[in-house]
Amino acid sequence: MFEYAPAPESRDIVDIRPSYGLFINGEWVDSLGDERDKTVNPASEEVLAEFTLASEADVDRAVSAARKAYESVWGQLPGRERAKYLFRIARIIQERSRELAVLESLDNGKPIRESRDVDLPLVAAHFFYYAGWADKLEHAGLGADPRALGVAAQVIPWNFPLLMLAWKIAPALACGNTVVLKPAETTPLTALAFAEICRQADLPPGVVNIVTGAGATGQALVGHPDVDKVAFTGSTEVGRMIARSVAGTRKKVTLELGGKAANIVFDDAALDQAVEGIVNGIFFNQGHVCCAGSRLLVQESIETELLDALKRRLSTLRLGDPLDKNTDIGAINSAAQLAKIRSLTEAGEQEGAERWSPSCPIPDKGYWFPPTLFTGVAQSHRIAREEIFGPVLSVLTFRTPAEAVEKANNSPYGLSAGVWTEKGSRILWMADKLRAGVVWANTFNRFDPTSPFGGYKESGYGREGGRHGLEAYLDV
Ligand code: TXE
Repeated sequence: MFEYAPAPESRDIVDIRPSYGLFINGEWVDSLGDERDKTVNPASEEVLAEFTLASEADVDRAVSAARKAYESVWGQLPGRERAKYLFRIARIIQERSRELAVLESLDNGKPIRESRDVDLPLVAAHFFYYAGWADKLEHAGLGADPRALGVAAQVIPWNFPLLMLAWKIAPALACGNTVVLKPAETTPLTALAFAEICRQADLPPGVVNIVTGAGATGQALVGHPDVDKVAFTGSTEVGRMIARSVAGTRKKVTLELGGKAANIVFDDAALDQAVEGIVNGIFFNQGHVCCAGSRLLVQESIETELLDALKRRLSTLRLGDPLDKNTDIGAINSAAQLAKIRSLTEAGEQEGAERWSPSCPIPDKGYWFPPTLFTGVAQSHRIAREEIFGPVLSVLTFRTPAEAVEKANNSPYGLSAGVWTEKGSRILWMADKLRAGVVWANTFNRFDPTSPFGGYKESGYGREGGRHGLEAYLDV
């Protein structure tokens, strides 16, 4: 029988410079300091490029450029003019999406099918969506004349580098703010490519500034006295530090932090569909997803049947070269993240849970972790409570809907949840009871720019996406 085996995506279509400066005031500039780092391809450990660790003085230059652009240009432009730039950026992203998808997969390790078919279309969709709002802000439900906040400091993580950039930059610019954005230190390349897209779109200088660096650069940016707004996506620990550091300042803040979502399967669910949803829920992007369905809550009566089907499905997943279009599971983003996954899975075994993985050849070079299931998990186990942020699923059981709700809500986090049942009334009941910012019904990890996203409890505060996402960047 003929088997379709598409050729791997070619890395030759991307143009990576050996070394990058900072993008400040519409120009590439050298750092005022001399600290640099390298970003590697996590699937091969090959160095992709050198980039700048921006100093406090660099951050200061970037914030000044953003302030000047806000006061002299962007803050003065009517919404319909801002919209034109955002539409232009959206179109350029669409035109360059194949190249950007390859760049993302190289720097991040995610399968090309995901960067090409999920990340990039959503990135463009976010810019289109918020472009549409730019001249309609008086209809945002925030009063007749909502105003931009000013300069936004935005710090993003490495799991969806370009998508998180879009979630941050598109609404900020639509509302009339200017931005200084810091990408994560393991995935700076698509943000640096985005700087070029701003030039291609003739965006006025200083409206978007990109400063690369690690935690120290992020801290300098968030702590800069001339910043009006801080938007952060990352770990709960750093989120807490940021919340403390901006307390008592004029800065507004939105935080999108970790999660430990329950994916809840009832005995009347369409099982094949649920199995696909469980796989997508936790193995999409190697589980490097804040809203990943990392706790499977399965109704006791179907536990054996569901786990058998799930194991059969996991045995078909292909782990390997992220640029291969057949790959389901790519590389873990960094050695540090791999170490964290290993340490938590070891804790799972020590605490008495049973570990299972399909037989799965692991490449010699790079950072890899096989899809992993833990059964016999108790709610007190660390693998049931802490965010692993890897391809690891902890399975718990329940008997009644009330018990499912109790277990799902028994978490310091509250970002998302999934419910699998054919009963509509039960979906509504569960959605009402679950303490999570997003509840998916008979699907999982489904994103849309029109829909607000964000957490309850320690998963953070504020919403991104949809009309609610405008509130984070406007004053009434
Ligand atoms: O996060 P950090 P890390 C979780 C996930 C993961 C863990 C650690 O569980 O295993 O966090 O990941 C910048 N001031 N999430 O260490 O450090 C940093 O440079 C200002 C969930 O990568 O929070 C990067 O740009 N900024 C999460 C960004 O913060 C600072 C996504 C995130 O890095 C800073 C990522 C400081 N003091 C990790 N220190 C999600 N919600 O999706 C670091 N940064």
